[in-house]
This record gives sequence, structure tokens and C-alpha cells, in this order.
Amino acid sequence: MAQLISELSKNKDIIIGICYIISAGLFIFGLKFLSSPATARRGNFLSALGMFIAVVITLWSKNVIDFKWIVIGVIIGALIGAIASRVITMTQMPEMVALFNGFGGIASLLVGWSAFVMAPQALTPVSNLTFIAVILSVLIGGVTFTGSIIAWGKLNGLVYQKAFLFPGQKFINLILVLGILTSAVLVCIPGVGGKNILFYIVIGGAFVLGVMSVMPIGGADMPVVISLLNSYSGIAACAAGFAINNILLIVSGALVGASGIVLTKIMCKAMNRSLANVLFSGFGSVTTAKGAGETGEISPINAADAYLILEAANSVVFVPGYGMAVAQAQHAVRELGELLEENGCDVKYAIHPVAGRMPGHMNVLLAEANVSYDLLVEPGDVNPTMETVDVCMVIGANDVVNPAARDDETSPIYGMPIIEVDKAKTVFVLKRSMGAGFAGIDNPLFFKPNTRMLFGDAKASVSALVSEFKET
Ligand code: TAP
Repeated sequence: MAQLISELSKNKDIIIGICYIISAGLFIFGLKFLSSPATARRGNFLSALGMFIAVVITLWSKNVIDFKWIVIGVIIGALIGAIASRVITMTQMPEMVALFNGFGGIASLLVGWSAFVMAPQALTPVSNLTFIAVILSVLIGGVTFTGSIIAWGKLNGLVYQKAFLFPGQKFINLILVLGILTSAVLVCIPGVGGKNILFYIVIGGAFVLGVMSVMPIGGADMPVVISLLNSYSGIAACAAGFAINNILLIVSGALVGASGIVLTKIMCKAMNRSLANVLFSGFGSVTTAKGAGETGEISPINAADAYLILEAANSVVFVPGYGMAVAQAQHAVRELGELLEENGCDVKYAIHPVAGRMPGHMNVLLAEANVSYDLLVEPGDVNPTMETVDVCMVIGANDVVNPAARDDETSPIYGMPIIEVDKAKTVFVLKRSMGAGFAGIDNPLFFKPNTRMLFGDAKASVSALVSEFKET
């Protein structure tokens, strides 16, 4: 054993390099597998394995010989993780991700801070570059930390959930940013005195900026913001990697930073909103926005009558939305889908990219209920065939099926791609009331002649339909 350790120590740099390459490869393949629900679990496992190898090798390479505190930390962390994975419900996942991002941000800040404390005065041209990396890790890490805490608070209702706007807000933010940047530049210039104070101004300013950046954003826009903060946490980690000259931290931070930005862009596109609109428009600060102002007769239906139509249908498309998550109706939906298939009906599940409140929300719920991935279709694939569909069942979705997004140029969501359920022969809308969805606007779909409103909790309504099928 002693001989093995001595052999390993002789080739330490080569071993570290090989392990870092393996870890980076595992991160990349992990990300690739995460892009499909069918392979996501494998992706998660590969990424975790990559991180495990990276941590062990980094500790070994730094000659950490007293593992006592590290082992204690691992045990505490693993316990918190195991308990959280049991008690956190699917609808709370965005909150959990917000906290993860925040911890990532503060970790990068602490790495940058320690690098600063260890070498504050060594200002050669090379160390100037290191200083820039230190400042970036502290600045972006600080913004990510407090921004994520506010995002978490907004999602769970501890912080004012709507967009918080006040007069002069943009001007104050501008002064804040200028103050931080000036201090940051001065820290990096050799010979400037008072670097410690300037450095702490950057940290304090970053904390305040994180709060000021997220407060003006409406609580329901948080998934986009969380994805952006996820990207920030990656960039902060990347900068921290440069600060301590750790290649793997640079690679993994860059991967997180880039994938977070891509996800943010996908979400903005699916809502037909620019990132600037999400960040600065104060969407959701007022609830006066309306759709076409549609009024008229609605046609309610009960489960017994809805069953008769479903029983005769040759094709049914389920369109789940946020309400399915709230009602936890996914298992009942899958059961109904299976009964329809047994009845000779063609069943599909149409998933809108921003249905629900987090990316992939509907995919995860349907996967949990063991709905086959082959049955999932995207709006672009199902919309052209919609006129041939006998019944579209809208399960707690609202904005993502709102025809105003297609037909009403004055609608706040005009231009957002929708699932065109109104073109199906019959539409069942399962929701509890005539209440609006996330965008807070009317939905003309409810008043269409081919729409039937099946009021009630989605799980109760779908279960009632399942009972009708089983009883007859
Ligand atoms: P929403 O438009 O928010 O509508 C959800 C509907 O579910 C509500 O109208 C509500 O009506 C109904 N509902 C709530 N609880 C229910 C229950 N227990 N049983 C039955 N129905 C229930 O949802 P959507 O169509 O999924 O659209 C998502 C919205 O969130 C979009 O506007 C999107 O832009 C936004 N958004 C999404 C994301 C991501 S990443 N997914 C990110 C940011 C923003 P009742 O109260 O009448 O029941």
C-alpha cells in the first residue's frame, strides 16, 4: 500500500490531469443525457460521479491530510440532501434550485475571498489577471447569492411576490453598479491603497445588487430568473477557477454558465418575451392586463356527460399545465389515458415548453406517472393535426392554450406560441373556476362553441372520468 501511494505521488500531476479529463467528460456526457427524460437519470448519475472524482482528486492534489472536517461536512450535506429529496414536492423544485444556485454563488464568493486574503499585495501583471478573476468571482457570486435568496423567498411567499418597483429605482441601480465597478477597478490597479476596504465594498455592493436586481421581477417570472442565476453561478465558479488556477472548476463553471444561458433563452423564446422584458419590464406588478375581454356563454359539462364523448372518441390529446401539478393529477391522467387506449383510442400528450412553472415541469410529472415518452408530442408536431383530433383535454393549463396569443394583437401574450386546442373537434377544459393563469389575462377559449368546462380540482375530475370508465 505504502509503495502504491509513493508510486502515485511520483506521477501526481499526470494522475490529476487524467482524472480531471475524466470528470470533465462525465460532466459533458451528463449534460447530454439530461436533455431527454429517457436518459436524464443516467445523466444525473454521470455528472454526480464526475463531481465525486473531481472533489476527491482535488483534495488529494492539495495534500489535504486531515479529512475529519471534510468527512463531517460530507455526512451533514448528504443527510440534508437525502431528507430534502424526500420532503420537497415537485412544485417546490424551483425553490430548491434557487437555493442551490445561491449556495453555488456564495461558494464562489468564498473561494474568491480566500484567494484575495492569501495574496492581496502580490501585484505582478499575472496576479493582476488573477485579481480580475477574484473580483469577478466575488461580484457575480455575491449577486447570485442574494438574488437567489430573494427568488427563493418570492417563490415560497416569504418575500413580496409581485414585481417591486419604486421611483428612481433604475437611477439607484446605476449608481450602485458604477460604485461597484469603480471599487473593483481600483482593487485591480497596482499601488492603489485601501484595497481591503474597496474589496469589501465590492462584496457588500454585490449583495445589494442581487436584491435590487430580483425584487423588480414578478414572482411567476422566477423560473426564468432562476435559470439566469444558475448561469451566473456557473460564471462565478468559472471565475473562481481562474482565481485559484483550477482547470476543472473553470470547465464545470463554463458548462453551467453556458447551459443556464441556453435554457434562459429557450424559456424566453417560448414565452415570446425578451430577456430584457423579463428582467426590467416589471411584468406582474399590476394585474390589469386583460385578453380579448371575451364574454359570453360558457358550456359547463359534468363527468358523466364528458365520459360519453370520450368513450366515442378515436383520438384524444391531453394538454397538461400548471394546474395538473397543483392537483397532482398526473397518475389519474395516466390511468385515464390507458383506459382510453384500451378502448381503441389514439392518445397523445402535448407538452408546451413553458407549461407549469419550471422547465420540463410537465415532462417530469408525466415521467413520474410512467407515461411512455413515445406518447409525448411538441406543439409544432401536434398543431398541424389538431383539426383531426376528437377531444383535447386541457388539464389545468390556461395561458399555453390561450388563442388570444395567436389572434389578439393587443394581448400581453400576443406572439407566444400556443397549443391550438381550440381547433380540435371538442375541448374539455379542466380547472376549478374561470380564474386566470400566470399571465393574469382572460382566455377566449372558454367561450368557444366547441369548449366544455369541466369545473373542479383536476385530480378529482380526472378520477371521476376514470370511475365512469371502470363502472361501465
Ligand atoms: P397557467 O396559465 O398558470 O394556468 C394554470 C391554471 O391551472 C389556472 O388557470 C388555474 O385555474 C388552474 N389550476 C390551478 N390549480 C388547479 C387545480 N388544483 N385543479 C385544476 N386546475 C387548477 O398555466 P400554464 O397554462 O401551464 O402556463 C404556464 C404559465 O407560466 C405561462 O404563462 C408561462 O409563460 C408561465 N411561466 C412558465 C415558466 C416555465 S419554465 N414553465 C416560467 C415562467 C413563467 P383555476 O384557478 O380556475 O383552477
